[in-house]
Amino acid sequence: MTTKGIKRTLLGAAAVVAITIGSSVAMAATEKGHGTDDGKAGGSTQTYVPQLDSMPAEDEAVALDLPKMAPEEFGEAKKIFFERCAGCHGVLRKGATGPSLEPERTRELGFDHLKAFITYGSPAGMPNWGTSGELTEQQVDLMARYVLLDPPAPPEWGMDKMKESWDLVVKPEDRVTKQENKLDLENIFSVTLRDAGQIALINGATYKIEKVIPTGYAVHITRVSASGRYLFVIGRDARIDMIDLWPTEPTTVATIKIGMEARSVETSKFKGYEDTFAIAGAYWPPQFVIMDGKTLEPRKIVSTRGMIYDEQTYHPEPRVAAIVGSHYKPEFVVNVKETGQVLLVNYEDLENLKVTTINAERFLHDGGFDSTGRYFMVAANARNKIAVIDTKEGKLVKLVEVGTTPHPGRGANFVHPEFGPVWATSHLGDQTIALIGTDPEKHPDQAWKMVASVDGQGGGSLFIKTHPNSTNLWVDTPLNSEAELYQSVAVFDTRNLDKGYEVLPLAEWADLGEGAKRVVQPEYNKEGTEVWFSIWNDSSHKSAIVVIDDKTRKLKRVIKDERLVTPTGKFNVFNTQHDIY
Ligand code: DHE
Repeated sequence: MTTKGIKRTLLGAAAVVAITIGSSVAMAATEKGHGTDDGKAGGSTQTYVPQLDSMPAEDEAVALDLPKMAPEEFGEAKKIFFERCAGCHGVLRKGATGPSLEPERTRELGFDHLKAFITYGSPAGMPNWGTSGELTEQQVDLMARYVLLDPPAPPEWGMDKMKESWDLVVKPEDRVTKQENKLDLENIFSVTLRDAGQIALINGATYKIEKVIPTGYAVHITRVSASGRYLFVIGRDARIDMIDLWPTEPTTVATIKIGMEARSVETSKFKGYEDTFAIAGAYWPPQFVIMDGKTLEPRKIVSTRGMIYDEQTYHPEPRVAAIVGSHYKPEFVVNVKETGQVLLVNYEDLENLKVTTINAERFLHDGGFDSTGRYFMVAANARNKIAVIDTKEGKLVKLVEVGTTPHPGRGANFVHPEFGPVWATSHLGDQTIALIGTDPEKHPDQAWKMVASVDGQGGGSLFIKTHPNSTNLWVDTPLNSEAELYQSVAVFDTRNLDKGYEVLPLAEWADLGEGAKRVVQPEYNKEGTEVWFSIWNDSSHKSAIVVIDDKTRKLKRVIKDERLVTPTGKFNVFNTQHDIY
């Protein structure tokens, strides 16, 4: 159906009080090619000023052939876009991991193309929203119309809104002073139940769900305090929940919303400052906020809006991607996607905040430390590079060219028989696994170079994992378009990668019946004897966690429970606390 067709339908629906979103966006020429697959920025970036619900004359809307939308439809579309699409395409739809969805591009593509694309997805990582059942036919149609309109500018989110949202549920002085439960907290897994907006705390010894705790919407990741006592869980809605593991029942002691959209949270890890501060980074507004590490009271908000490192042109929405706490300095390592800058934020004096701005590479995303905890390896995914940041010297060491769209999660560290210590990443855009030498002292020739690139079973990989006590390297491919790849995992022997990989059909072993059953994110238990995988179905189908014996690579357990709704990330407390991966 063309946009014209929609207008006819809508006009026929007398009850529809249509709003036509401003067509004449005062949008100066935006950056050409921003967020396109190659991530190469074209022309210059002007300031993007979206019109807010401006009502152009009827004939202008007709001339532009814009679809009309009833207010309640527009509200529903905005919610779906924010929750499902903004992360890849940006709140202002300028693109990043996914291409730009700005009106000038979507109107060229046209309604029919958009509708098909949303329905079937693409091998490059666009989920098949329609055929997977995640969106209904009506919602797909709605979204195809919505992205033809101008994006409404979302509100800013300053200290007033943060303080309004801040809830100190249990004051530090009212909290228990020792662990009151009998759980082996170091072997608890915090499991993201993404579309339920919850986490499940699963006992690593008994596989029992000890508690399901409500969190932010489209909950994303968990990070662990330096003490190992607290979990910090962040939802895509930028809500953070601080969970105390010591009471008889683990419980939420503080929550705050630090923006409208976010992905990362961390606490201070430098000696003498352990858990003094917490930090969270937002996609919208583009900013990070430093909070009191015991209460989440917001202390300092810093905008990341600014100049793109190489073009030196202004970007209105540089989103905060991965954040880690340095072990070498009282600093947070804050990765800013669109400007390609790594900010070393010194928290010794918040009133006179010192920030070292490192020019790295654009479209920074996720990453992890090398095995020494000194070097932070972060993917500049749309530029096919890994930036190596020395957190001791506070400098970029190298940009290492790897495969297409690296997506490491936190990556995987192991000792290669020939190259010594290496850090590995898999890729969204191709089947390779890149190994980067990480030992400048004893293996200087291999340091900060891609020393090997081995073929895994396919593209669409998101996470790779190993453990110091293991000789296995696990590589998932949940965003591959072939069912047999996204429903299995490949495993290599780190002592002999050339031997190739073995494929374990985990979705089949889970025996769940219908649904996509994407195998996502390997996570070890504390001892490194088991590897846990999510068998990720949409919320209308059953999901599960599969536990594999790392030595035998045999199935050990399938954790099934109707509370396990869309399980994705799993975070073992001990391994996450100590950056073991
Ligand atoms: Fe994530 C980590 C951003 C989609 C599961 N994800 C990260 C990090 C960022 C990020 C910046 C690093 C955080 C850190 O270390 O501080 N993720 C984004 C997106 O922008 C993107 C592409 C689109 C979106 O809408 O959010 C996205 N992520 C997903 C998913 O669809 C995944 C597979 C399922 C889900 O839960 O949403 C997913 N992301 C994860 C996981 C990690 C992660 C499990 C942490 C991996 C780890 O081992 O630390």
